[in-house]
Amino acid sequence: MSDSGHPTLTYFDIRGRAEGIRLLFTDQGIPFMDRRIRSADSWQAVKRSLPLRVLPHYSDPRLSITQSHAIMSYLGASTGMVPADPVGAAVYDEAYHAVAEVQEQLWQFAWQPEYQSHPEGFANGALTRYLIGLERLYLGNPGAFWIGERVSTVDYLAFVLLDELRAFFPATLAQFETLQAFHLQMAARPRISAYIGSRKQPVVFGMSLNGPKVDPAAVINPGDVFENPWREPIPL
Ligand SMILES: N[C@@H](CCC(=O)N[C@@H](CS)C(=O)NCC(=O)O)C(=O)O
Repeated sequence: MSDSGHPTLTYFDIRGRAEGIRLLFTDQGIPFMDRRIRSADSWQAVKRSLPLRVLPHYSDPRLSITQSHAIMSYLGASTGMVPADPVGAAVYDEAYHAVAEVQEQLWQFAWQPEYQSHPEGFANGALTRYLIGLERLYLGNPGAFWIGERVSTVDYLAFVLLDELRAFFPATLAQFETLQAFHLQMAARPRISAYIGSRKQPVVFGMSLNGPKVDPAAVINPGDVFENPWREPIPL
């Protein structure tokens, strides 16, 4: 927990596995400390304190945990997003994990040589198949959200996934009009829109075989660098 008494989210200065959590806090108007580890020394110190040695880490007066999906699940339940009945909760989990699975596949692909040399194979093959499935799931819920009638962790996670496609696979995303419309609708939510426009959002989605995945829409100033615990600062 931070000195201010707000919950603390610790991660790197990338979107990655923390961005859905940042969006939830931001969109819900919940103050939190967005602690970003930028140097190898501070990462080694934090790492030693964590049983699983990975980030993101979340803490509040009651809880100290890692595992991004457990953090999302806790925050979703704490803010009344997750249905209380087991049937509703199972349907909710199905949607959440379907989105998380596609995100994982996208991130794994970024470590393949084809990410740079031949991304169309993935875009026109596996990615398109995943999006056909996700679109079917999304359309199964009447209304603007993935589950029920109000925004939830599923929407925040789906936005993070679709936003990375907006950046690096725009032609593929454009083939899915409803998913694209959902992406725009989330980006237009007032607090999310303000966050994106504020320069608080990390400009790097995550790491890949070829270095940081920098958002092509981000405003980069001369001399800006990506400070990270793994390598020398990388000029952006
Ligand atoms: N399943 C975990 C995976 C956590 C994970 O692998 N985190 C990475 C960053 S995305 C990490 O901390 N790696 C350790 C390192 O880079 O040394 C989650 O979703 O939180």
